[in-house]
Amino acid sequence: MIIDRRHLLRVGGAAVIAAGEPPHSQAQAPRDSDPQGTPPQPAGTGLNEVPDHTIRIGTSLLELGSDTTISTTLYDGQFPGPLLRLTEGKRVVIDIHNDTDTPGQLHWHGQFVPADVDGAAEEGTPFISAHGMRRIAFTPRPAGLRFYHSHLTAGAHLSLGLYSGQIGLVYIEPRREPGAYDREVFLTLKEFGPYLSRTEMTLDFLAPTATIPELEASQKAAMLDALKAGRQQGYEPAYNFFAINGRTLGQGEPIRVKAGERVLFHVLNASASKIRSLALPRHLFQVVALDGNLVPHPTAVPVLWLGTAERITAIVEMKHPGVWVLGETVDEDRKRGMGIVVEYAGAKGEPQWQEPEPFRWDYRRFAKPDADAAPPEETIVLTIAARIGARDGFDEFTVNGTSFSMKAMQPRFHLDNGKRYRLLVRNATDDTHPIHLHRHSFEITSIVGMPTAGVIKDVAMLGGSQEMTLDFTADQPGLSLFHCHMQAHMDAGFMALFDCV
Ligand SMILES: [Cu+2]
Repeated sequence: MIIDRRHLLRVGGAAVIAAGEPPHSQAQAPRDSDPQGTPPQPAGTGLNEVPDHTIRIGTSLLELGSDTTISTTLYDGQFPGPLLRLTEGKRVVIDIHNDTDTPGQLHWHGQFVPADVDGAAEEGTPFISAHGMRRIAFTPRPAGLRFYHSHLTAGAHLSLGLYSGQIGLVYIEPRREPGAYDREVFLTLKEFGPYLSRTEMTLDFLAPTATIPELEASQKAAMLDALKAGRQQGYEPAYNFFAINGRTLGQGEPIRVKAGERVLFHVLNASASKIRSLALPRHLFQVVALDGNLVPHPTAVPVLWLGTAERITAIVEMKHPGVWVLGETVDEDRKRGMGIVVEYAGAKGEPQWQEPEPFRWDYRRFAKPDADAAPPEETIVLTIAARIGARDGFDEFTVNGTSFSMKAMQPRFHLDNGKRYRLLVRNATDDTHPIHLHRHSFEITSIVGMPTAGVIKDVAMLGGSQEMTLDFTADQPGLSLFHCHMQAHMDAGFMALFDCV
């Protein structure tokens, strides 16, 4: 791994200033060339401070149900990890202990934090050494539902990264609440027991449905190439166990509600690879925030769809008493455990499920009506393509023809600090990719050429043979990672770096 030391010093300086502290001589040391080794511990905070939170990474047993216990790596031995309630703008000090034999990275998804605490080796964040500890400090922002998770490359090691149980929610208390509610419920959707499969179910749920002929043609050419070379479709992860908040359907405590209550649901799809949908029979979800950011046009929908790492905050008015399954709309996954029971006070009987009417998920539903985004100062085109089955049996991905390499730190794009950029992301594959930009939020400004404005996110699902534009202001000095949030895709090259100076 080659990282310019001066660059790290610069990034480190920003971190220290952001933390409101004098520069620290050991704040940044050269990176160990061996990512499995023990890098020096940059402090970023004084060692005499008392941490506000302590998180322990460790491998332990997790009981998903009365007859199902698995072993996985967790935060504080629980799933999800502890819910961290932070205050926007109020600095926190966090100690992260790594009780495993593998160097770790803990990523603060959706927050605007310096690169040396963000938790991505690609950006230069030091590893939390095996059986070591790292103390970090940052100022939480923006307000809303964020999360933290492992950010390691896993490849075929299905105990690492997002395949593990290393997921925890962060709720950054907003200055104004998203709406009146009586009860708050956090739901983390996640599968366990991953294995490699070559079968994959395609979901047709996104709107708009238009595709770009040129992208379709290059995707078909890639299929033909694979066929000629005798390569099979790449591996996709599949799972043995399905759970919400770490319990399979019917095995955990139900969500107990009363008729007339307004329940605020905070939902995270913590899957390593699966897009999820969720419905509650006879109830609607009034979506108030996407990825923790209030939407300009709160709207009621019968089904929620979430790509990996996406969050939805929605209010449900409880007005149909009964015992219901709040569950995945894909029957097989719900029957295998992806659901939770909602029980009205006084209601009895078996939990009921009803299939919702067909419904397409469209981010534009929550956008500013009839508004266009302001034009950016510069547009960067990112074309995503796949070489089917070309990397150790997995599909290999490229961004503008280059598969991400940690050694070369490519592909990499330069950004000027303060400038407004538009990413035109073009998907020359047939997969839906939940694409994520670290350390920033972006505004969705068009989907397959159809303009929209006002929906602010940090992950967006990009449909097969489609393109979308994402606008953001480059205001985070140093490196920021852009990648697909499907673990197998990011591991196989679907990553790029933005270098902001
Ligand atoms: Cu992907």
